Amino acid sequence: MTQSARQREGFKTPSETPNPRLHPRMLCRSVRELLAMKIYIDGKYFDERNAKISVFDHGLLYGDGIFEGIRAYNSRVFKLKEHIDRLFYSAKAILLTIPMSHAEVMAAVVETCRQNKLRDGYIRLVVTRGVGGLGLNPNRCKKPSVIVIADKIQLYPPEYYERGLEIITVPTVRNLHSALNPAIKSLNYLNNILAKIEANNGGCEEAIMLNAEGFVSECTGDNVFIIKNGEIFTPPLYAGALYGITRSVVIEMARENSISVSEPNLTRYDLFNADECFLTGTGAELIPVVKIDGRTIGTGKPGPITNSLVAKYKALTRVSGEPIFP
Ligand code: PXG
Repeated sequence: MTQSARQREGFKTPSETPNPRLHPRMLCRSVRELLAMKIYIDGKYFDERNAKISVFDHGLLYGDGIFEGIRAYNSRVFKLKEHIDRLFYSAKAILLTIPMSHAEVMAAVVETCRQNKLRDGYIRLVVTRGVGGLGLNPNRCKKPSVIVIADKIQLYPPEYYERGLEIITVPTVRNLHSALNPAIKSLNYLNNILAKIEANNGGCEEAIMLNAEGFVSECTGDNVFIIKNGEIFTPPLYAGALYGITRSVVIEMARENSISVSEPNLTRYDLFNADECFLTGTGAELIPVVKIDGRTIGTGKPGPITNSLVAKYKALTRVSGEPIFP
């Protein structure tokens, strides 16, 4: 029996508690506190139950804020610098001054993983506009809040990675650059959420979103790639895609292996007639797609180039990143 399991058993009755002077309820509370997830808010760590922000925070009232979704693998935070750079770009685009430097935000992410003994998992980094009045003027918000949650994530069941996903195109069109630029990873994700609901209503886990011109932009939480005659294609960022970090890693890996990658505008026709298709995202990693809008892609099974990129990505995530326990 492990030490923690012994402790859990041991705390059931007073006679079994190691220290008879401590009341079991106190022990239970202290054990709960020890085991509770520690959440970083503005320089302090709070137990999950006490990690709270104001209902007057404009992040909640208006979706005014930004976020990053980051992964840790094998005790390293993967592509941390790239995520923090993107966070600062999002902040600049919405005129939000993060009250910390790049290095301080990076250190807070790593320290939150350490506090939670997280070796493999998911880190959600959120910066809200902060507390303000009821009224959308962000100038009333005096100080943005920085939140770091280090937890686990399983976006899709493992069998989807083996067999491949079926996805559909949905009616909700990707936000226009000129309205809310999809490059901003803002707390206002309703565009994506509406598309996700439509995918789920259609019996699918993920959706292809088209832009206002009808070109493929991306999925609700992933970038999209196709392979045709041994070459890789993915929509250009101006088609309305997030500047995906996994997307960049895949492009780099493919080029290193002498596979051509280009970024032309793509239509649904191009997707339907691809030999292979896969999605990329920090949450989803690389996931093959085998059916789109009822059309079977290639052989209907994950293709060889997809499989080799999946293996390369897995290998890279094991060895690369910011060490959590140096
Ligand atoms: N497009 C959108 C709209 C995203 O939200 C990506 C592409 C992929 O980008 P990265 O940099 O992660 O390769 C994303 C990121 C979730 C979840 O909880 C979603 C993302 C990342 C992590 C978790 O569904 N999407």
